[in-house]
Amino acid sequence: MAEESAGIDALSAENRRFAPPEDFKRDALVVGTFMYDEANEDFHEFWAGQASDLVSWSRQWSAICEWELPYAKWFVGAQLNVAYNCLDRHVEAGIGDRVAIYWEGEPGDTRTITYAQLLDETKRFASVLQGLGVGVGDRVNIYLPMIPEAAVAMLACARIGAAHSVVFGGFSAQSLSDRINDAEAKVLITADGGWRRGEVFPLKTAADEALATTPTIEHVVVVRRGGNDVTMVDGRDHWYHELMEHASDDCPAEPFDSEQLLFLLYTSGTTGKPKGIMHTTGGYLTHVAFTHKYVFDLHADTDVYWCTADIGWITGHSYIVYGPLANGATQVMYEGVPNFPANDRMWDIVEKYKVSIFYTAPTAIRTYMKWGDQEPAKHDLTSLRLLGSVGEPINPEAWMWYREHIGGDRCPVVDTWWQTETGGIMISPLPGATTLKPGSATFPLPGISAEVVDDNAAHVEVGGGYLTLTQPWPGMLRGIWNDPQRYQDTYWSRFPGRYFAGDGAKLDDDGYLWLLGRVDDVMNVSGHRISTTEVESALVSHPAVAEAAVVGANDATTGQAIIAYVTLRTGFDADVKTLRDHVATEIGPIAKPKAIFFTPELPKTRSGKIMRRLLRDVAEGRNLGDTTTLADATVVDELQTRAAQAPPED
Ligand code: 7RM
Repeated sequence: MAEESAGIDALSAENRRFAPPEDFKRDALVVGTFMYDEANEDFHEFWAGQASDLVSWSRQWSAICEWELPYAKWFVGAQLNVAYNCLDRHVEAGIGDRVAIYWEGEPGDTRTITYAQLLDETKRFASVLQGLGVGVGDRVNIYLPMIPEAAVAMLACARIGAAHSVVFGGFSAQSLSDRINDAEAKVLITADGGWRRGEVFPLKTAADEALATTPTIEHVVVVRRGGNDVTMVDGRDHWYHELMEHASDDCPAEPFDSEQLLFLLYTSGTTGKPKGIMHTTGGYLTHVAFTHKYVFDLHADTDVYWCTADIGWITGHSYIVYGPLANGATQVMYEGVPNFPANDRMWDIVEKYKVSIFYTAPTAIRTYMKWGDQEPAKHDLTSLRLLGSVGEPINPEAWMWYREHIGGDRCPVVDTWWQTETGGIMISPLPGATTLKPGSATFPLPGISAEVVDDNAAHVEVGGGYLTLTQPWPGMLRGIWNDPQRYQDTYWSRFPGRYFAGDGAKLDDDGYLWLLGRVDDVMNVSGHRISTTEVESALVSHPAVAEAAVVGANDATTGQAIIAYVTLRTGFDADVKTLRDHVATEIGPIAKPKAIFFTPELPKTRSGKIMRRLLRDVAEGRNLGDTTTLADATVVDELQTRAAQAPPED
């Protein structure tokens, strides 16, 4: 049953396979192995080829990559302007009338923005920022809802060589002020409010609270979106629309060095203060343009692409703003929640805009599963030709549901593994080239090299262990803002010479990679190291289960005991014994949960990742630690009440 190794035991087996469909292959950008072969020959030359092909440079590089572990420089000495690459060059090429963004507000209002319009708006806002004293190398904070101005603000910074630091609109005043202070930002761009679940959330109020403790902020620009009342501080706060009225569109895109800071994006570590992950321009743009084009098999003149992430996460940076716009794609951007006004909002949007490529997260997919098959069935989803997943391991059953109920059994599903730190997708199928297995991210992309190792850093050929990256890649982080030691310690110390991602992974007999979740989440039951992902997937493979979170709680006998929290699909029922037996059948008796709790919701971060640490606290009856990153704090209260009422079943 278990493949033994010093790493993580690999337990479950998945035998379903989906080869690229013939009609998909007919028009696919990559079929067969040529791109892998080329990259294997010389990965530096491979990336240089992509950089020449996909990015416009003002000055050629003198070296492709300089690697002084743990610091990489890509396209050394080269110059480019990222905003020029995302906007001007498309207009110059005659596609200024192409729609860049079909924006849909939550209340149902819409805006259609062409590349020419997006360029004009960006130029003028770049002038505005310059007028407010923002110069090359300065940091600008962005705290906005999902509105086109968020993309404009990011591109305007890029245009003038300033770095942006976007803070997700759902974060608190405290989080915003911490991030502003760490980055020492000069300007904050925010909005009065945004729409969420049918109501306006007051963003400016939270910003005001943050601004009480942010001495570096000189100016605040406020976009009007919510229409709610706000307080404007004279001399400091300015309305976006007023500044834009008089703004000049004469703002040439000057070239900057390939290693110029493009943005900081803060990511919370397991402990301590958030890390400001640094990304630069030339390598990053090459990486995101390449992956957006080939992983999504983008045909920019015909596809309508939709990534449902928020711009405040790396997925929004790389696969709403920089990748798609660099590639001249047409995309949908949606402001609100997936269940307003009803549970079929997403499918309504897919039908309305004839979306052909849809990219979302497993947490969303499992939520749609929970809401039931009838919701997507209300809509014509035949425009879809490709589906993507990102953010967490996708359980095979959720993958199958996605393929069947959203993809009409015809669309390939690309499960894309990557991190804020990697900048772009690292492990993923190429949909015209890769035979898929449900739940597997399959193989490293061309130009990327990943290896699984055991506790002693020995290479694992088959079985479980730790995911590491063995060569620099163009989109890699360039460090942690103001904290080089933490950069070294977090990523480069566990396995000397390798980047350690913090994730467990296993390799099956065919060399497919299966992500097993964060290694902090791995359980140790009677000496077996079992991944939470595999037990969760076994639970989700029961027809009544929509979602499951599994944790290891201290246990006097077995070291840790497996505790499961399960959300059932609407209209389905199952009891504890049935589900425990089901896990035993799927994986083996060792993985049988000691206790199962039913719950309508699981605690998640605001980007949708399950917070197992909190569930461990609940299971072990501890006071909860930091809950500030929770999307919905009431969920754990509910779970604690249930845990107190119902002692675990054995
Ligand atoms: C893009 C993003 C990174 C962490 C990463 C993993 C998990 C992301 C997948 C995945 C399994 C996937 N950036 N993760 N994608 N796990 N399969 N396809 O999510 O910085 O916010 O998170 O997310 O644990 O280390 S992130």
